[in-house]
Amino acid sequence: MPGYEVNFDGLVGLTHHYAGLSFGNEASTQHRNSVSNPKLAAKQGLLKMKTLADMGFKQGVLPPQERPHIPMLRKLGFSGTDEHILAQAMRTSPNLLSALSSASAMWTANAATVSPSADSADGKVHFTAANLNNKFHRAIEAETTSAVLRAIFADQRYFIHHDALPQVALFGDEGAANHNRLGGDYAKRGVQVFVYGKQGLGGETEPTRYPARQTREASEAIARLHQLSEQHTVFLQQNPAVIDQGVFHNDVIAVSNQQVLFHHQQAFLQQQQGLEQLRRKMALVETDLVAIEVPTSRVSVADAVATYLFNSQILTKANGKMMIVVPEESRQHQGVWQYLTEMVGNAGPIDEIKVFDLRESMRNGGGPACLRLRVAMNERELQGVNPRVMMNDALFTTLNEWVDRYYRDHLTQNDLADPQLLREGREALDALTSILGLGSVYPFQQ
Ligand code: SUG
Repeated sequence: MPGYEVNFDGLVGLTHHYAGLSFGNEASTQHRNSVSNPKLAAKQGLLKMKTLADMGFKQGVLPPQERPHIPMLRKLGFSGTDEHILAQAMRTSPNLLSALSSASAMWTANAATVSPSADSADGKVHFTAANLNNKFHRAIEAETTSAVLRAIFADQRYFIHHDALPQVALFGDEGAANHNRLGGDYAKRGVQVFVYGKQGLGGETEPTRYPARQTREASEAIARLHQLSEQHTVFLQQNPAVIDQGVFHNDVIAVSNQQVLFHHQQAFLQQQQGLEQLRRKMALVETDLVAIEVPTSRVSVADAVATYLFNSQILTKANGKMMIVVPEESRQHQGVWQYLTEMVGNAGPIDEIKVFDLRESMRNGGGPACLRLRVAMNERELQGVNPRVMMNDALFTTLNEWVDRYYRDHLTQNDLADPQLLREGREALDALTSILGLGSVYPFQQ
């Protein structure tokens, strides 16, 4: 049975703004309080999805979440009507209101870790929603993320959903952004690579300036939940020195597709041993690792962080060759662009570059790879996915009209207490759940 990798991109939410919420993510810090354009952000994302769908890649969409998060404001002691809560929160803690209004669920690489059925002992596709414990504005995503994934991958014959890991630092889990899978055909067994920033219990090395968001304990728990075999699983530690230079997720310094691992020279701690181990395990699935290692002399870590060269998507085309999807920032940088053009010209597996303008998301540290969650499936499983979330001409048109109708083209922190923004958001999401056939997944619909 043939296998597919389906990319599920997050649709940017109505409250997309720049709040400087993510210490360790330099773009987020740098653009704090810039004026955002949620309408443009959503359209940039939709265009990426539609263009890739038109090129023949399987593409789905995941919805945004309800923000501001009124239930959490209530939990934190704000009370009265929703309007009163917003006004009170803005008066006493505008930054908290900002955190509870972030549209960060757009970065669906952080929605969950997904293991294909070919790798799991029970032959099911496993999902574990990420707890995103390191950042409060992200930790509040987990519950709705779970509800959304359960609504889309609902067929219990094929899909199994695990709750997010315990919400404590020891189990900090950032989902697929710290996870890769290498192998051949998507429907055949592969080797899963979990990349952690630190080991909570008994670890020796960790970053000193910026937080390590993913722990080894979390990665190990997920490998157990997903029933992966030890023989086909690799745990690598991310290089703490690059986390301290702004590589807050592994997908800012490495990306994989099938047999290819495209990564920076400084991506992992004890890199050569790690790659050797990966190579050995890949031999068990009869695949030769193709490691494309970019030397620091060609692209510095700072340039990788600024251009998001590695936050790219590598997609397999119908002819078996691969295409790399990069953000406009990679084209704008002479050295990075030169590297890329040389790479696609050297008869390796990747022979095409596709560039997207994702500036609104990039300014919060979210590139092409952050915006997508990969789910590898076989034909039968693919048939079991809610078809209404799959991108096509009709859905593209409907979603663009929906964005035109509800989204603002200008948003700052001051707008977040506007009760009209809350109303617009709820009305929009209510309409969206009908468009995507999701049922009731939001707190305001309960
Ligand atoms: O978690 N930015 C996100 C970016 C996530 C990128 N995802 C991947 N690399 N997979 C984060 O740091 C910034 C929000 C703000 O500051 O307004 C933010 O949450």
